[in-house]
Amino acid sequence: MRLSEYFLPVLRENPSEAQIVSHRLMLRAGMIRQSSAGIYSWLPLGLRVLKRVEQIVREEQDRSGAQEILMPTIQPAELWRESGRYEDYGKEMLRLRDRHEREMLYGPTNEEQITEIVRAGVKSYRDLPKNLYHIQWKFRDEVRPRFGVMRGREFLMKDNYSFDLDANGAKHSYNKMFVAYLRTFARMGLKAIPMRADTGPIGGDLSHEFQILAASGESGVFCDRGWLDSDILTDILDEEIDYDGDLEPLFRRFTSLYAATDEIHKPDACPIPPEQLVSGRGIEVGQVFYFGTKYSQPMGAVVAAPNGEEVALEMGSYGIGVSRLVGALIEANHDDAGIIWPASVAPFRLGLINLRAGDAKCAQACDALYGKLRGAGVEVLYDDRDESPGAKFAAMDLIGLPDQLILGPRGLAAGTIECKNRRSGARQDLPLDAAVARFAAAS
Ligand code: 5CA
Repeated sequence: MRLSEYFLPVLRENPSEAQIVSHRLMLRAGMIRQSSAGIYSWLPLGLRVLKRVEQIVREEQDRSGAQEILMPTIQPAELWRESGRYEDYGKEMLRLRDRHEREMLYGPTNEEQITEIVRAGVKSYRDLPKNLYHIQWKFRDEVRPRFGVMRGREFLMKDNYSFDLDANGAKHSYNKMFVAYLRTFARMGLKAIPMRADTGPIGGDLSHEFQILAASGESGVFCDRGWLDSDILTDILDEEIDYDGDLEPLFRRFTSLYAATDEIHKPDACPIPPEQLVSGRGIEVGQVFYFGTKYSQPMGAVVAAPNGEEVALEMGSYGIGVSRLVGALIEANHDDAGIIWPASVAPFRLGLINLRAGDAKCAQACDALYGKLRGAGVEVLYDDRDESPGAKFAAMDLIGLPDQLILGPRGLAAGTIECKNRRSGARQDLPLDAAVARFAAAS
């Protein structure tokens, strides 16, 4: 993509409404634009990251055996009356009426909708287990939407729902998602610690939140000091995981070190000594719940068991904050100059800067390089604008692509291009063709 043609409304000044670094950088880098409180448009650069994050989430869901569907954003109120949650949900739910005065709502979550779908389509224990997910916009009329996409009113969530015949099967489904979540966040380079958590309005008594430690986080968290220097969360990417096998040993390994959110942490009952305990703030990027028959029972989602008796389905639900993750990734990856994207979620793999756009030779060499990189399948953002080198460096550092190639008349005369790594700042002069080969291989 040529920057001269790209819609990238970069802000020079810090927007005054942004209190945390990710919100500030998303606005400055032209990733999002606020529509109203807690509701955002995603602009080209932001949308590319959102799609990257979504794709990693999708791949790990598919790998675990979950199947993708797409449920609507608008749901009928009567479904929520069946579960008893319509009144309970209170003001956080956006309620609407259609032209026939039928009560509708913009879904804050989808337990009822999915239970209705599965009760219509699953009749026998032979149809089980099932695990269905979708990636869809949600609306929660939060009292205090803030921090940009971190606590939005409209936000993108991956939510899935598991259906099993009995509690053992349901725990296996829970473990599958637990492991899939560890892998999902590790692929994004995030250290998301699974913590015992309260279940709130979703219900049930087994739940974990996946928390990224960050001073700007909204959750109060407690965990064993061992989590801080442990690499076990990245080790999961090297494991060969058999999702049909026994996942309980893995689950135990990743829950053996204490970690809990402040809602359920009890200082008197804490199993580890105070000097071993760390308290801090966390960003909740996902939560998993096992709630048994809380929805299937009242909504009549039953199957015939092997003995012929009707039993209510055992259910769990599992959420990942896809749009929140974009903010969380920035909180975990930035410096004073701007964002530093991990390659797995970067909007483009590489930035190419022409230092002297007005110079015909430079422009020709950069155009040729751009063509070769694209031909090799490398996603490049090419700064071909007629701007000062300083402005180009600042913009490229701000948007945080993992590597930059910088070409000016001096390099061209020597037949080399400067290659700068955004994270380390390391610079290296490479022969022009070697630059293409390096990134072609890496993409
Ligand atoms: N039905 C369950 C699981 S599918 C559920 O709704 N869980 S949740 O309430 O924990 O939400 C799942 C994830 O969505 C959270 O872990 C969080 O990462 C994200 N999320 C929740 N509320 C917001 C919000 N207001 N803005 C951005 N992301 C949010």
